[in-house]
Amino acid sequence: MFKQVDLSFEMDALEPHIDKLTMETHYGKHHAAYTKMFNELAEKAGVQDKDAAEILGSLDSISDETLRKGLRNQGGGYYNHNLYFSTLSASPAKAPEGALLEKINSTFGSLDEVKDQLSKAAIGQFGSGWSFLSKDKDGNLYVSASPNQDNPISEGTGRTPILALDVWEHAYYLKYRNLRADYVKEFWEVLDWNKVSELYAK
Ligand code: MN3
Repeated sequence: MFKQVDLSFEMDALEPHIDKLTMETHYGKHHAAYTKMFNELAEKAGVQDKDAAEILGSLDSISDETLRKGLRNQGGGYYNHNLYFSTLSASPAKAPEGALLEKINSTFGSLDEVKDQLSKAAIGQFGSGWSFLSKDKDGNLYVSASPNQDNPISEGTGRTPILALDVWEHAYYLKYRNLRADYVKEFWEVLDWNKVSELYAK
C-alpha cells in the first residue's frame, strides 16, 4: 500500500511562503488522489509489492498501454509529491552541508548557482511540470525539468531525484495566480536542505 508521506508541520506553518489553502488542497486533495489512483493501478498491474521508484524505472515491462500510461502519471504524481512534501519545512536549513555542499560547489560553483538553474528550469517549463535536482550512482548532480508527472526515473535516465520543485498551477495559483516566478522564489524559503542532503547521502 503506497502512502502519502506524513507532513512534519501544520497546514498553515509554511505561511506566508505557501498558504494554508494551497497546502490543504495540494496535499489533501491532489496528492491524495494521485496516491489513491496509483494504488489502484499498481494492484491492477500486479506490481503493488514493488517500491514506487522500481515501478517508475521499469514501466516498459508493463505491456498494457493504458496501465503503463496510468502508472507513469499517477505513480509519478505519488512519487514526486512525496519527495516535494518531505523536503518542505517550517524551520528549514537554508543550505546543505557536507558531501552535498561540496558536490554542488564543484559542479555548479555555488549554492546560489544551482538554485538559479533549478529556478530557471522550473519557470521555463512550458505548462505543468517540475524541475529536479538528481544524482546518478556515482553521486554526480544534474538539473532538469520534466513535463506532467514525469521525472528522471520514469524518463529512464537512471538518476534519482533528491529535490523536486512543483510548478503545476495547483502548487501556487491560489496565492500567486500567474506569477510562477514569485512562487519559485518563495519555495527556497521553505525548502529544507538538510532533507536534500540526507537524500543525497543515501
Ligand atoms: Mn503538485
